[in-house]
Amino acid sequence: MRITVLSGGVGGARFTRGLLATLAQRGESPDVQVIANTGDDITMHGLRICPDIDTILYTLGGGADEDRGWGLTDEGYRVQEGLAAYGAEPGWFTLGDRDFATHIARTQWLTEGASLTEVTGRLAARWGLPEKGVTLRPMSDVPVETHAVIDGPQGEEALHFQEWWVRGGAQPTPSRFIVAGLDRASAAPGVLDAIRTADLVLLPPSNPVVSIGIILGVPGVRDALRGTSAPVVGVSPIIAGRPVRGHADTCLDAIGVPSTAAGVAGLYRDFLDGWLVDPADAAPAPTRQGPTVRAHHRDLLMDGADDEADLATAALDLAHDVRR
Ligand code: FO1
Repeated sequence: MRITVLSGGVGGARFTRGLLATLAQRGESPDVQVIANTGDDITMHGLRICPDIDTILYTLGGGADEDRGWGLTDEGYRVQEGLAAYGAEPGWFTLGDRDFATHIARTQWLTEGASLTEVTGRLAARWGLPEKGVTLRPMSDVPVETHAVIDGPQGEEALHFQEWWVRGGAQPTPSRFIVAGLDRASAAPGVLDAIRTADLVLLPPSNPVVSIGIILGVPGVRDALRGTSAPVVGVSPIIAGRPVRGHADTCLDAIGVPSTAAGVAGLYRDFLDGWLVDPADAAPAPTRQGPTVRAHHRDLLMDGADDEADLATAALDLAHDVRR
């Protein structure tokens, strides 16, 4: 069964890990295409950093720091200490020595002319993703960078997503998000095909605005989701009105959408067939636009491997209930 997953960072990576576990339990050989958000990407110290891609690589590859969700285990920070001693900016983004190897290799290959898709394939091979039946694809090979537009001391200013998210602790609430480069970005090779020819498309509990929302902004992606014969099933990132992690509520406020499971489903209303909702939340009301969303209520909190597999199982079960 060809499954395509649109993913941001931690939530999407862990959901995908659960999906692989569930498929293994069912004796199914996985054929999973993960389309990763690249709007979080940033260049630091001359190196191209792709946080959502790296979180997926490390989580599926078994190297992720499980407490933080991003970065690697067994990390040292000697390089960053050396950079700080030189006063090399910025110092507010934690980069470990092992993590630097990923950014150096990626930048080396990009500089040699390889595409981000090609580079991501090489990185994925090192983390054993092909053997797990996973193909990891950047949403676009064209660099795009999400910015938060906030009211700063000198009036309106656009902050790079990471500066707002990490340095600013996702404060203040932006008036809007803009994605530099998205208008000239084309879907990376294989992305639209992965959606159109899938047997199932899954939206994990990633941030609906700055992760999945950015992927949806890539030209052709939304049309492919509307047109695919595959059921499209999503998992609410909001439980009892609160995001499980991260700052999805602040992001939803920025675009004037209520921080509810139904509010998020409304963002996907033109292509969503099934929606997993926590018992604490109301199911989306049927809308006149787009297909009627079938909702299943189940506990959505992933707190360990079993929960990850259970959530993926629930998504697969909901997909069976939904016929395109
Ligand atoms: N998140 C933080 O809150 N603080 C950090 O210092 C930080 C460093 C970092 C380095 C590499 C990387 O791949 C991710 C990193 N993240 C950090 C997480 C990152 O901001 C998020 O993973 C996404 O960009 C938002 O989902």
